[in-house]
Amino acid sequence: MFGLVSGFIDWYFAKTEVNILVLGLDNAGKTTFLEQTKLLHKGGGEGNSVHVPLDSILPTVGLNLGRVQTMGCDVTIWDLGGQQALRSIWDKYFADAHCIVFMVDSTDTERFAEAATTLRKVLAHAGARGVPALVLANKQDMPMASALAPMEALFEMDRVRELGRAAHLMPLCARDGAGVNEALAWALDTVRSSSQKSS
Ligand code: G3D
Ligand code: MG
Repeated sequence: MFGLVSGFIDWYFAKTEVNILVLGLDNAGKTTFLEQTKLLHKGGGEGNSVHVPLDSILPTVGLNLGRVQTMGCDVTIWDLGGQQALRSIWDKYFADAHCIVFMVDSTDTERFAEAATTLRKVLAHAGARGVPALVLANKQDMPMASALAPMEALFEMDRVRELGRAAHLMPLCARDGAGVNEALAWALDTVRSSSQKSS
């Protein structure tokens, strides 16, 4: 009897585990997003690296990992290096990803085409099939940041949705944290509702 009751209690309070994979070109703001998330959800989780001050983030070689507990979920965030040479390892992480966040530097219009091609390749990969995709238009604090409408068009968000994937584009300022919680909320709500549909 006790086993049954404690099993029910464990089940009732169990947190949904969600893995978020953060991809995008180098310098887009992926590591800043990770560190800002850890900062906003202080305490984080086991395995968190020490918080890095936002003004001392170095280019990522390999990956950074963060764990936070928020909105009833245990969230693990994988921040992978974005340089061309490091993109070849991204697909190793697709199988465990519940949501792909694709970070874009909204001020770097010269690299929009490269970013759009990179996103298209990620979403076309068999291992990423059906995984919700959240494109974050980062650095919206900068006066030269692109508006969202042209980015929606360039990143073909309608087409991505038409192909049957949950997908969304949201504004972000990772440096001051504006939009971080909204992004997490979209990712976690979408993962939760898609896992309810499939169960
Ligand atoms: P990456 O991990 O995608 O390679 P980083 O990118 O997180 O290392 O960030 C690259 C640079 O962009 C950093 O500047 C960082 O401070 C800046 N950045 C990240 N997010 C924002 C933002 O929302 N607004 C602005 N204005 N800058 C941002 P440095 O100067 O350290 O290279
Ligand atoms: Mg980085």
